[in-house]
Amino acid sequence: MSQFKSGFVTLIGRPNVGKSTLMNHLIGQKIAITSNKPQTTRNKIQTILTEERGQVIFIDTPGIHKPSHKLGEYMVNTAEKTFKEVDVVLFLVEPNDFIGKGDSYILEQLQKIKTPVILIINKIDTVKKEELLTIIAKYQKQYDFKEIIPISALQGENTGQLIDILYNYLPEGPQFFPEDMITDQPERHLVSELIREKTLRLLKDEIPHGIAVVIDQMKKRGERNLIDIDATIICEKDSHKRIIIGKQGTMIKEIGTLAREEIEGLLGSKVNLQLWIKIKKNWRDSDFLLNNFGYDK
Ligand code: GDP
Ligand code: K
Ligand code: MG
Repeated sequence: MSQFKSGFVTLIGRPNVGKSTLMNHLIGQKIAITSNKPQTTRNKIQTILTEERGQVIFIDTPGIHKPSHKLGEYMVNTAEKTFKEVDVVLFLVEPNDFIGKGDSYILEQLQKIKTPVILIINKIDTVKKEELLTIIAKYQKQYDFKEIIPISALQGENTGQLIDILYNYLPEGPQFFPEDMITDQPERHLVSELIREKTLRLLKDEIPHGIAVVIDQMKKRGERNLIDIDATIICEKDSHKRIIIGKQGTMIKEIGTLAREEIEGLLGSKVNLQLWIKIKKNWRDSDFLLNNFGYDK
């Protein structure tokens, strides 16, 4: 038998290129929440793929963007710090035939590191095959990528091949984590993220960017297969609170229903979910509150 390989692989790229979608797909489970809004992912998330041939630890990071508040700074630092510490960097881009400012900035950062970089052109379900060749040629001129792999994370196109190629760049190594471990994220955090995801999907504009979700209580009720969860949605303004509640409570009810269904799947149990809402002005600029809501440095 060939040697067991293992290593750490980080996904980087601009917000919304599909990093979290790809990572979930590669490990076959939804761990990182996704949405069509930038800055959905706020902290570093590790997930673990264990196979007979090896173990790959994926690190999903917030996208790299110009920060406009402390939460943003925390997110960008998290992303930039990790790409020096891994065995392989997967740099995801959209299938555009021009290289924008955001991607140019990332390319500049990549010039400073020695880690092998694989370029992933995601969302190929949205372009014609002929266009891809032009895009590949553009990127080839910019950087000495080890590989360029076009994929669709959403449809799972070429993702198996991506894993096979990835192993070529991983060293022989130990199994770092037990084989039944899928993520480093505590259960409570996964629960709060699923609630936050529903706010991202249902609420418009800036509101979800100012939301944090805190789990106040999570407790099994007696011997029954039922878990009671109390969670608080933190928002920034009274006007936001009113929108989150919605007309006669319809919005908060929908957030709760959608979140509960997914939490039940995650925990394998019936769930009674109670949602509360609190206002904390400017929490995104308070070190103390950031820490309190789980965005610790
Ligand atoms: P992230 O910010 O880079 O983590 O991006 P997400 O994983 O949250 O995805 C952003 C949006 O792009 C979501 O609406 C995804 O459904 C969508 N998306 C991700 N991958 C693909 C893909 O391969 N094709 C298409 N059409 N959409 C995708
Ligand atoms: K996103
Ligand atoms: Mg993400």
